[in-house]
Parts: sequence; C-alpha cells; structure tokens
Amino acid sequence: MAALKNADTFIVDIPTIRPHVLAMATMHAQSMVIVRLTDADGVEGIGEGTTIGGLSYGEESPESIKSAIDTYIVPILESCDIAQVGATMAKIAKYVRGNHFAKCAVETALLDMQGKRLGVAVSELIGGGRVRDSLPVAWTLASGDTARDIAEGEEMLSLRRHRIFKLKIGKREMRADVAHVGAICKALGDRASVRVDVNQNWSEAQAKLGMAMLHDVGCDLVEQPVAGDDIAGMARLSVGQAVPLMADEALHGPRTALRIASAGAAGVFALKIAQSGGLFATAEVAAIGSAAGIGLYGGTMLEGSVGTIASAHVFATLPELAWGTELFGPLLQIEEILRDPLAYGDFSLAIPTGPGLGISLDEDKVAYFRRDRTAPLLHAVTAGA
Ligand code: MUC
Ligand code: MG
Repeated sequence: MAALKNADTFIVDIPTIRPHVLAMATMHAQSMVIVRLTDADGVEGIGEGTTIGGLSYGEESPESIKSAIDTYIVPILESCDIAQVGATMAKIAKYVRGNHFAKCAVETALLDMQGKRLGVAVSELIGGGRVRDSLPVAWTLASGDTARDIAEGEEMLSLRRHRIFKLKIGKREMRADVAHVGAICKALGDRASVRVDVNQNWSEAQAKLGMAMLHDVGCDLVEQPVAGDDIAGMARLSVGQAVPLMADEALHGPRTALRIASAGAAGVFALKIAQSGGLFATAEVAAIGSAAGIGLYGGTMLEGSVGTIASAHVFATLPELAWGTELFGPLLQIEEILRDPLAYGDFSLAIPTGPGLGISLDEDKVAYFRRDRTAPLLHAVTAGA
C-alpha cells in the first residue's frame, strides 16, 4: 500500500532559443506544468503536462492543466493506493472526463514512482517492455525564413544531431509554402527526410492540390493538413496521394485511433502521450495503428525534459517505429531543468536506463523558472528604481 503524502504542481516558463513559428501561434517560450508526487515512504515521482501556444493548439492550457490536477485529481489520489497505477488511473477516469494532458502528467509521475519502487525503467512497465535504448530524433525548421531554415538544417546535419526535418506550414498562402518546402528539399537533397505539418490549416481542396505539389518537390510526409475532426476528408485525401497523410490533432486516444484506422484516414500516426491521455493509452493507440498497417511516429507537444523522457519510454517499447520521433523539445529551450542533461547525439536521443523515468530535477533551475517563484532574481529591479 502506498499513500500520497504530498503533491506539488507548478508551471515553469522557459524561453525558446529562437521564435518557433507555427500556423496557429509563434512561440517565444514554452510553459510546462510539472507535477511532483511523494508517497508516505518518501518515494518521489515527476510528470509533465505541456501544450503549445496557450489555448491555440488544444483544449487545455497550462493553467487549466494545473487547476485540474490540484482541484480534482489530487483529492482522488488521496483516496487511492497509488502503487496500483492502473487502478488509480481507472478511478481518475471515472471522475474526471477529458483533461488528457492533466491525466498524462499524473500517470507519468505515478509510473516514475512505481519504477523506482520496483527498480525498473518506466519502459519495462508498458506493453511488452523495452525493445530499444535510443530513438531517431527529427528537428523542426520553423524560423519563418527559408534561408535561415536551410542554414539551421545544414548545421544540424553537420553536428550529426538531426537528419529528419519537419517544416511548419499552413500560415502563408499554399503555393508560397510549397515553394519554401521545395527550396529546403532541394538544398538538403538526399541527406535528409523533409516532412511538413499543416496543423489543420488547409481546406480539403487546398490539401488535395497541396499534397500533390508537395510530393512533386520531394516532401516525404504531410501531417494533419485538414481539421482533425474531418475524418472523412482525411480518408479521401489518403486515397490516391503518393505522399502519406499523418494524423496528429485527429488522435485523442484509442477510440479515435480505431475510427481513423477503420476509415482508412491516415497512413501514419503521430503518437503523443498527452493527447492520447497517458502512456498506457499511447501504447494502445500504437497497437491499433500497427494492427491496421499504419506507420508509427513518436510525436511531441514540445515538452521539456520530463515529458520528452516519458514519451521516450513509451516509444522504446515499439518494435516498429518506421518514421522515427521528434523528441527535440528540450533542445528548443534555452535551459533544461534536469540535473543531468538529456543525451542527444548521432541523430538520436538515448533513453535513460535507471529506475522510473531515470531523470531528476535540478532544484536551482526549477526554483528559477517556476512561475510562482519566491526566490529573488539576481539583479532584480524594484518598482520605481
Ligand atoms: C505538432 O503539431 O506536431 C511538434 C513539433 C513542432 O515543432 O511542433 C509540434 C506540434
Ligand atoms: Mg502536428
């Protein structure tokens, strides 16, 4: 029996290394909700709930994730044996509808604790267990400027950090976007795989033409060209297009995965732990995709290190991961809040092997970046000074 002793939920805001331009928002910082649970024996677990651009990407914001955890989920945890992770999450599902990002953060913290209790990595607690120790990692070129994106792609190739690039399009006129993608495909040639993410910003007619044009300029994959709830449109676009369509915003867990698979509405699934509702649910989405012959890709909500490593533990259990992953979130931020930075190199991310998530927070950095910090900032300017 393990009883919850303490829950600390806080938001950290960390600037990005450059503006990150998406169809629905331009990010200058990322806001992440960190939940830290401690049981009566002193075992601690951490989890993360992160979205993009406030409420511009999805239906949960950093503030709503924190409030759902503090107000509704922690009281349920107080009534559970939290060493029974499946039973605890089932009880939360009974009393809290939706709120996938909040649930994912809590499930991650519970699994981190459970792994530490059992002395195993989180990846050993999911599906059939761990099958790989590293993951290929894509980078997103989204400076908003073609020449700068090409220079950034060249730099990533020469550093041997990334050779898969995702371009964020859908903000400009479709033909201007295709010209931008074509210029990058031409510059990087067969040294890289170039893919795009439209973040739902095209109509079906634009997508029909756009996907054909993107294929002609050398693009390998088109992510969520139309609205995520337009499963029929996604199915029509998937038929007869040479470039595969990847479902992202359309996927919200196993039921939507089954609907998309049954409709033939995607050739690839972008697996996201928060959007799916947790690590266990993501493994179910992956199983549905695999059974339907759909290719798998490890997606991100541009999480920081905690959410990134939680995702990595799930993706580590997938024997087939044909499209790699995009677990680069921490590299887009100016600082990591971990004691030991994540190990990126040779186009991959190494998955920690220690118990639980295998990572620990750097308390000084947490104190500095948390939104509710009470510690004085160095060189703080007082009002009126
Ligand atoms: C998304 O829509 O996939 C992932 C990488 C990136 O740059 O943005 C995200 C969100
Ligand atoms: Mg996407």
